[in-house]
Amino acid sequence: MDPGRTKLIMRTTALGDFCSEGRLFEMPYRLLRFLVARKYPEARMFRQPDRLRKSYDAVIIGGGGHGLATAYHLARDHNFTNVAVLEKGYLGGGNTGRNTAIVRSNYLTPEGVAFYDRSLKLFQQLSEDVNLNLFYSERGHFTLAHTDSTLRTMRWRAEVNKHMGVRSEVVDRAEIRRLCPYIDLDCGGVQPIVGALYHPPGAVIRHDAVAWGYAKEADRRGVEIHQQTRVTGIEVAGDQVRGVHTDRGFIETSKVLSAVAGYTPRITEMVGIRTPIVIQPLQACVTEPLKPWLDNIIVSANLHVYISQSSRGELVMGASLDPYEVHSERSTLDFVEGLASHTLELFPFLSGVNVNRQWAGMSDMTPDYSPIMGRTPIRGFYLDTGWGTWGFKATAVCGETLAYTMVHDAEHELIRPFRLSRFQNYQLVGEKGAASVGH
Ligand code: PYC
Repeated sequence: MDPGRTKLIMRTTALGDFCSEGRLFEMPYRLLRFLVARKYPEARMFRQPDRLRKSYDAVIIGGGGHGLATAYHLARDHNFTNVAVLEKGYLGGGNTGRNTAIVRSNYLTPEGVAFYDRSLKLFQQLSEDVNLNLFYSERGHFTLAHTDSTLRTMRWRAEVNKHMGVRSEVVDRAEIRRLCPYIDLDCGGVQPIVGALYHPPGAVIRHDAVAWGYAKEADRRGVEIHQQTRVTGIEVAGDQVRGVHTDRGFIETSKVLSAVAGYTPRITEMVGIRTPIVIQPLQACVTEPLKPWLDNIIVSANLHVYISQSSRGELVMGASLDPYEVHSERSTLDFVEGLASHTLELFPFLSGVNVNRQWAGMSDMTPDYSPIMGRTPIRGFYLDTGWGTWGFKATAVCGETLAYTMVHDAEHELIRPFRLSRFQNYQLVGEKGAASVGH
């Protein structure tokens, strides 16, 4: 590049991030002028309204995937558009951007399988629905068994899955080796693999783009998305919701959905409801990018590790929940040490690979490892919580079923088993055996 052009580019100060990444110098001026020209501003994905209205037909607390998907389905399926999504931080900054982007439906209970199967089907068509490439990539999902008792649970899951029309089967070592040739089936002699549950439709999808896609399409239909807007209270008269207090003023509304993770008890105490949720951190990390070598998603609940390779080549990895209640998104060295040692039992050739980033999310754990969704004793106050370690994969179906539930004030049939009242009626939906994560 000639020095004259360099100076011209350097004087352009509106491009802080771009400059700091050093990418500015790679861009010819004939392109750069479009970036800075007011005449051709980059299209925004969604508006940023500068004030709240006095009232909305519904308010959704939480601008993660679940809240935004619900807003999208309210607008698209029910023409219910006078809706505000309130997010205390930025869109997808909670667990939507902190998971390992896996979607699957190989659950243990018929209720769980039906619910997640619908989600997978919605995810498969989501790029087209929201007109954004979400990099949906079907990989095949292995849940490895290292003991006979785990294999028994896999058989049970496979039978329930098949009965519900979901593709899953138990496979032996030879089949695992055929589909994932790099795995050390003996795990260095520590815990040899005896078989696996194989679920061909298991996939990954770019998680933050899922939130952006829903936000874009909800906004296009008239929903308002308010970031940096914190809910400070919920007004209830008798047993009916009347409005929401925020740090930007009061909003009247008769329908409120709480779709937050990690903060559910803060919200439910505003309306005087208790849930059995306990909050534990779940951590994950990515390595530096590698050439593509891992097609599948590999999970071992015994070794406490799950791993897939992103389209950028990074290995995306996670482990079990931290074994204590703490409300924090800080990651720990302890986690990455444990994860690395277990990953190397499966793939010893990775010993020279660097971990680039790690992070934590807060998981709302319920006693039966199933979510809490639907109506509550407060009329007009709906819950979408208790996602434990598998909330991302439910994003799509939550949007569809909660929008239905809010409009009709009656639970959609797919979420009826997950009502809060099940803890009073002892109608638990035990999904612990379907965890990818050791608990
Ligand atoms: O349930 O598939 C899962 C999962 C992956 C990471 C955490 N949970």
